[in-house]
Amino acid sequence: MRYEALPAALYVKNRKKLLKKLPKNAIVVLNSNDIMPTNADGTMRFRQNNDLLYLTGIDQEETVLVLCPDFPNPDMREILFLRETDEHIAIWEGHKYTKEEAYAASGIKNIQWVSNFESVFNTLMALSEGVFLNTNEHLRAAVAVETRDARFIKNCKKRYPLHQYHRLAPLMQELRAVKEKQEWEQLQKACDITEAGFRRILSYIKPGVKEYEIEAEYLHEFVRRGSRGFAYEPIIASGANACVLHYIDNKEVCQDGDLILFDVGAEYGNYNADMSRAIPVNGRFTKRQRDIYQAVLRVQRAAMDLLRPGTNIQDYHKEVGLIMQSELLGLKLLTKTDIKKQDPQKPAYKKYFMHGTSHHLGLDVHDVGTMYNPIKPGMVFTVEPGIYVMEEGIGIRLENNIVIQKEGYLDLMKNIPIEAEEIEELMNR
Ligand SMILES: [Mn+2]
Repeated sequence: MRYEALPAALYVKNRKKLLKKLPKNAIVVLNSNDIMPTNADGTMRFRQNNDLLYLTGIDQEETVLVLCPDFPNPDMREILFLRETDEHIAIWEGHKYTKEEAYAASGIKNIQWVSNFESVFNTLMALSEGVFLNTNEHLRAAVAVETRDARFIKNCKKRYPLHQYHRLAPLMQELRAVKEKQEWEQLQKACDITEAGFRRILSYIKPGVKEYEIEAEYLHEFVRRGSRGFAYEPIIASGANACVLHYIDNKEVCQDGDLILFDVGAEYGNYNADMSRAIPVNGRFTKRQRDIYQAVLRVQRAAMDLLRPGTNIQDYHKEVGLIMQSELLGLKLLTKTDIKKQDPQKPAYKKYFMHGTSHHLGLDVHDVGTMYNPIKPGMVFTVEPGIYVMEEGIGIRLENNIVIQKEGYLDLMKNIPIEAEEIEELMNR
């Protein structure tokens, strides 16, 4: 692994938290992700299943975790199945976890080769009642392919039709939403790598540069710092492209007088940063650009202060909408009449600020976690208001990543320049 893995103690703790939520005689099975095919014998880069990773730290394909906490034989209560390796396989396919390494990474003592799975599982199922299996229940998930977990559910139900089946996803969502300190630290590394990329491009950008040249600068800086690259498809959008929320072509030439918006983050150890900034291509904001910029920045700061333990995320989004509404009045983008006439279901401010302000962040960029229950300390959110004025070719979004504390918050991006003066100064050095 090119990254520094988190300690096994974290994964031991994570498993303990899950066990507390299980009924008597439960069994839990989680599968790794498949290596996805492209064409011919091509494959996509492996990306571990985040629930399995959260409970084991094991970053390898063909891995299965079984938890069976009430099984009479204590050695069988926690088993990790790995794809088999030996010296010969290591030469052909590269290094895979040995049993010793897997124990060191996960804290799981009983490590077996995955070829043993069927018979061991059969023994465990004989004394188990509730079977907790993993499904992807992310609200925005588009699941067109069958995952290894989904295949397992199908086969398991066929083989053991009279067991009671349960959803693991709600339990995992609840656990993963509240992060341990070691996870904040991993997220901090992802944010620090993102910062290095941003500082690099500040001195690189000038009129005539292509958006994808900027993309390459970010990538260079990320990869040389131990990141596997972008946490998500980067948005590098100059001028009016910034008003297209999911612009990922990154193919235009940056023009003098335009702004350029980045929504770019590095991944590190499977944790993700999610940053947005908007800067002037020529190193100086115009009066109008700066006025809009300052408005977005004020909304971002006010929003950060609203995110605290006990806050309901739905109420928070409404509150931020009101703050945005008053900024848009100040910028003369909205009038009082617009607001009087507005449909409460579709407030007038949405014309210029059409997306949400915050989402959970962690092992997933749009991380799992409820958007309805009150906020708890240890949750990590993005705060990303924006104003998009297509008719003026101006799109500005400012996005930081924060950890909710008992009091206030920890801004993981506090070192990434955001003040207009500082950005101008760094660009003109
Ligand atoms: Mn975001």
